[in-house]
Amino acid sequence: MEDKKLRLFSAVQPSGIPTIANYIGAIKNWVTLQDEYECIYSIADLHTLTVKQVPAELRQRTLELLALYLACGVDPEKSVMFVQSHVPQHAELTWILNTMTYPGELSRMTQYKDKSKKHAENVNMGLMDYPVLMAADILLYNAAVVPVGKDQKQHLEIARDLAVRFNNRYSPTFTVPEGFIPKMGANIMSLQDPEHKMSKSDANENAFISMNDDRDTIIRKFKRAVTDSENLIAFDENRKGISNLLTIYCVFSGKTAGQAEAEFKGVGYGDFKLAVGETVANTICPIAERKKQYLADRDYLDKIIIEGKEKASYMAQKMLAKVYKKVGLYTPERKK
Ligand code: ATP
Ligand code: LTN
Repeated sequence: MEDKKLRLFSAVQPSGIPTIANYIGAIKNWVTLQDEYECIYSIADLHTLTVKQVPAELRQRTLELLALYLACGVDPEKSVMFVQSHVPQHAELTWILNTMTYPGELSRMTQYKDKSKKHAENVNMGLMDYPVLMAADILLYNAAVVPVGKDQKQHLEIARDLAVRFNNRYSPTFTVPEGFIPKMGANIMSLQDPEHKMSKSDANENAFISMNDDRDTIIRKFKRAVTDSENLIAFDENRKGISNLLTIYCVFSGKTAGQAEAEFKGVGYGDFKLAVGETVANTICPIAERKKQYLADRDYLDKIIIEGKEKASYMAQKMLAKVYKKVGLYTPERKK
């Protein structure tokens, strides 16, 4: 008999146009993991509401994100893709988990602190509760593996803690999830400020490469990337700018750190940056092209989302019913 595949869950928020950091840290790995695991990939639209959104833009970005998943190679024949808000069990399980989460666990989260500073005019309960909704996303599906970038590691710890807490308080119910964080590229830095992570909501467009950028824009942004004055192309944790560009080059070219360092020995920064830009463009531009084609076929996108909703809802409801029963919520028996 064939072994049953382990479940895998991940998501990206439709909070902006994804960058190469989201691609490298998450989506690229989703594609390669599709054969090994039973994969569920969500569009985390409820998470996006923790920051002010323009409603029409959020709706459009939801479809764009699905088109991007497809363009990157997520295959609807192999993986379930759905929109988080279409499966209300995510919000329902969040409530149950909220009753077992302490405010101190959430207020110490790095992302909460950063986003509270950045959006000081709108520090809302959702921003603080963000990791609990993320835990519900994962635990609803009994996901064993969660591929994400390094910035999500803290949130994943909360999901693990909540799973253990629930299992101990009631009885074994949730799988305790493991993160899948890539060895290279889990923390891609801003091109303008290599001390900070590359983020799709950065106000400075030169800080990130968007998955929609054209070839010329990609090359121009890499040319402007902040480095240093040492003129030495080698990995060095004290030289974050150069190390970041080398990491990006390795991920997109498939070369190892040693191979990349050897290739650029004695090469000037200008030529190196051009090579990084061209290598990235060679992968990103065809993806952007495919994305446009998917986006033009609204019926196809809607079909995938509707089917995804049905499959995800079935799994989610099974788990939520179990949880409601364990915590003592009454459900009448169906009479024939
Ligand atoms: P925002 O700027 O709106 O907070 P973001 O760019 O940080 O967004 P998310 O939607 O929060 O992106 O993250 C999507 C996925 O991309 C997650 O798995 C996250 O860990 C990964 N990711 C985000 N930023 C990076 C980064 N700089 N390097 C590697 N992976 C990243
Ligand atoms: N918070 C994640 C997106 C996300 C997620 C998830 C990732 C929402 N729910 C569940 C993994 C598993 C982020 O990347 N900012």
